[in-house]
Formats: sequence, C-alpha cells, structure tokens
Amino acid sequence: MKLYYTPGACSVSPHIALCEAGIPHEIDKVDLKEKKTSTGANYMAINPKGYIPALQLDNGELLVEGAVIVQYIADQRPESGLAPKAGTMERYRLQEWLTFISSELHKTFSPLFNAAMPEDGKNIFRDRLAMRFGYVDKQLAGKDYLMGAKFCVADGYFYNMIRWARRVNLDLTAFPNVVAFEKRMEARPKVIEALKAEGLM
Ligand SMILES: N[C@@H](CCC(=O)N[C@@H](CS)C(=O)NCC(=O)O)C(=O)O
Repeated sequence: MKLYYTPGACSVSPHIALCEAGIPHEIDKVDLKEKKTSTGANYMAINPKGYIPALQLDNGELLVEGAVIVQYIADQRPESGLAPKAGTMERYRLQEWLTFISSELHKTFSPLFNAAMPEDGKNIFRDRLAMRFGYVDKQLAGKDYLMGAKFCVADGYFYNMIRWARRVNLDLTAFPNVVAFEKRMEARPKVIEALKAEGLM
C-alpha cells in the first residue's frame, strides 16, 4: 500500500493507523500547492479530488476520505482491534466518532490555516472548536481512549486534531482529559514511528 501524505496534515491519522496495524507501506509526499508527488508526478491525475490523504491499494485502486481509509486499514488486520467488527453497534460508535472528528473538528480548523481569513472570523471558529474539544473532554473522563480502554483508529484522528490545536495556539488547558489523552498518544511507539517518518519529531 502507498499513502499519499503531507507532513503534519490530516494524513497523519491514516499514517498512524498503518503503523498501529503493522501493515507494510510506502509513503509519498505530496506538495499540495503544486499538486505534485515526491517524484514530480501530477497528483491531480492520481487523485482528481486534489487533496490528501489517499491510499493506493495493492491492486492499484485508490481509496480517498480519511474516515474511510482508516476503517479499511483496520479491517485489513482485524486481530489488531483497531476497529470493532463491521455491523456491530460498536462499529457505528466508531463511525460516529470519525464523522464527528471529520465534520466538526477537521473542517472547522481549515479557516484557521487560511492566511486570508480575518482575525474576527477566525475567532468564530476558535470558539466553536473550544466547544467541541469541551465535549470530547467530558467523553474522555475515566477513559484512556475515545472508545474506552482500547486504542482505535478514531484516536489517531483525534490526536491529529490536538496537534493542529497546538499549531494554531488553541488553548487546551481547560480540557485536562484531552491533555492526558495527548500524553498517552505521544507515548505510543507506533505514533512516534509515524511522526518520525513524516519528520515531525
Ligand atoms: N474530505 C477529505 C478532506 C481532506 C483534507 O482536507 N485534506 C487537506 C489537508 S488536511 C488537503 O489536502 N487540502 C488541500 C486541498 O484541498 O487542495 C478527508 O476527510 O479526507
């Protein structure tokens, strides 16, 4: 498998999933401005959506959309326990988390990375994010991970969002369970492996 990624972007989530699942993989760095891969290939010809992450499967198919990619990765190694079995209520709970992270956190960060967005506008998104982090903080009370005692693919995605919060100076001190979760994630050898591979550590 080959993961198209950009260091520190939302592709960190499937990258962590690949490492946690122990799946041999290649990574190919995409320049999002130029829409070129590391070899200079036209990324738009590979993924007409133009964004990362994208996972090229061993049969040549391309899978896009982070929330789906991480479930595909988990399902390749069911014994890893990275996702509950498809069709179970627990699996819908995982999908509930992935959809929440994708639509309520991930996309709410986008304006904060946009240099053209005025500060007043950014504050609207900062306030919304703080509310959403507050929700997750309550959900994490008494739990090590989003789904309970065990790491699942939504944890890698949420950790990715915490890293972004740090980048845009979103204050997380009011969310002690989120901060404890961040430390827990940073102690995981496979998370370290993914971050190192992207040159983030
Ligand atoms: N719907 C996609 C969105 C992915 C996305 O927002 N990727 C960003 C980086 S974090 C990107 O590649 N942006 C460049 C672009 O849209 O041209 C997903 O959930 O995977």
